[in-house]
Amino acid sequence: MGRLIIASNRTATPGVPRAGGLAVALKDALDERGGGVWFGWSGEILDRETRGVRLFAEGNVDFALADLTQEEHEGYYLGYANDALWPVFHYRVDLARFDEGAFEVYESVNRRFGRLLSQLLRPEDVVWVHDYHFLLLGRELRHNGWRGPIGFFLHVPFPAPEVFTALPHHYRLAHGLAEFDLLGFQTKRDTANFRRYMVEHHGAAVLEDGRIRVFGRTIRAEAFPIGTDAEDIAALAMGVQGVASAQRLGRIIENRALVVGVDRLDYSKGLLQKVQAFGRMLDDNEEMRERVTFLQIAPPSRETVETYQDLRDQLDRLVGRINSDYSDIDTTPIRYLARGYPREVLAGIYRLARAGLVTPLYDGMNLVAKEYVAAQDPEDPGVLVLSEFAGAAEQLSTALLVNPHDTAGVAANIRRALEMPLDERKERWQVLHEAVTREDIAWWRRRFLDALDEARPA
Ligand code: ADQ
Repeated sequence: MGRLIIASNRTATPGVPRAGGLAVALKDALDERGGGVWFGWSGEILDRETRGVRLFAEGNVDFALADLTQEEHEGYYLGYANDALWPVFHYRVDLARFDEGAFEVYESVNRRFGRLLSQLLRPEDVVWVHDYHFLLLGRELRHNGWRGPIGFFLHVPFPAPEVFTALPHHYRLAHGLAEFDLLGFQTKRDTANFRRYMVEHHGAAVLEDGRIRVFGRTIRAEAFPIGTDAEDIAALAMGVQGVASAQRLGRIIENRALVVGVDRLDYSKGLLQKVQAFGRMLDDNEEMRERVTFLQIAPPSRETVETYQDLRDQLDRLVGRINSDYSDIDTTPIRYLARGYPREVLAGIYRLARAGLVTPLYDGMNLVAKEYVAAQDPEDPGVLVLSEFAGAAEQLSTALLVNPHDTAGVAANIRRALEMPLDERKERWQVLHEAVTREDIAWWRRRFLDALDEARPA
């Protein structure tokens, strides 16, 4: 069996213990195949000239890291990936900036990275490319003569064709995507969107076995819903640090029920709508005001970008307003913490929370939803309130599914979660738990790699 070669914008940091989740899963995949290479951006931004790839060996895995210039970072990462692809893939065409120059830099970074990566490849290798930063990497590897298998996994949603085609260069991206042999999406919905796009805009034919014939190539597109390391999360929730953080929080909230939300501060996560819905629940239910506390953890991400600063300001104002309406000398209804916490602390908090509020406006999967389920006490599980627009909703159908734009509906479901009898909580949770432990992160990567081994170039 050949080596596994993983390409992702950011890699795990060589030599630094992994915190869990995806980083551990991909490193395990490399180890399981007896070694390989993890290729990506070093995280460093240089003033002018770039160096080649720097290699760091860790056991039988090589980390191959390349730097970006200032201009590349601005065009490829901030400009095209963050300001055009991210909003369009999350149905926010209104927030997208289509800058011709940024697309060119995006293309040139994919070209340069493709060249660097192709120099590391050996004939029997299998390549697995991750996410929207590298939509053109397959095409570049082919240009450099690589004929072996290339898989691609998209962590974010693939939007409906009507939205994807807003990207002025969508046809170039489509050609690039067709150079992968296997395209993995989070959900059936994303896969169907991609198929429909290829059929309606590029005359693709869908073969009997589901493969897609387009641009003279035959490719596979399938759903591979990403999972979480469910057993580890459960163990962390019951571990020393998990229990200690739950106890610390428990002392502060006293006998009030805890509702928890954990997100990156990003407009796709629906934070404003979520806080509004919680405020509405307090407006509508006087008796709840003394009985519940909402803890929202949302560390700022990509702070340099204006949109994120606006979001932060709006969130601060909204939380402040609700708190000034409903706080008392000894109570604060919403605790908003703008910082990240280690997984063991989060796991402990999840287990303490009577309801997990995961209400993105759009999300590829959303692993917080699965981590919340994994961390629950089987004898007294909390209730997951989940957006129907999170990829996770396809698997987690016994959560309380909500439309995050429907403030009154979310408010009613928060209340329903808090009042749900133990029997119903257990019943719903058992189905969810079965799904997150069976379809965990190891299941995800094995399924993808097995399919990639079968999807040799045709
Ligand atoms: P993200 O948008 O980052 O990832 P998500 O799946 O919610 O979204 O979280 C990824 C990881 O980050 C989880 O392990 C979670 O616990 C952690 N995390 C999130 N918020 C945190 C916080 N406030 N503090 C500490 N840790 C936090 C993208 C896609 C998702 C998809 C993942 C994986 O946008 O839809 O689920 O990739 O494919």
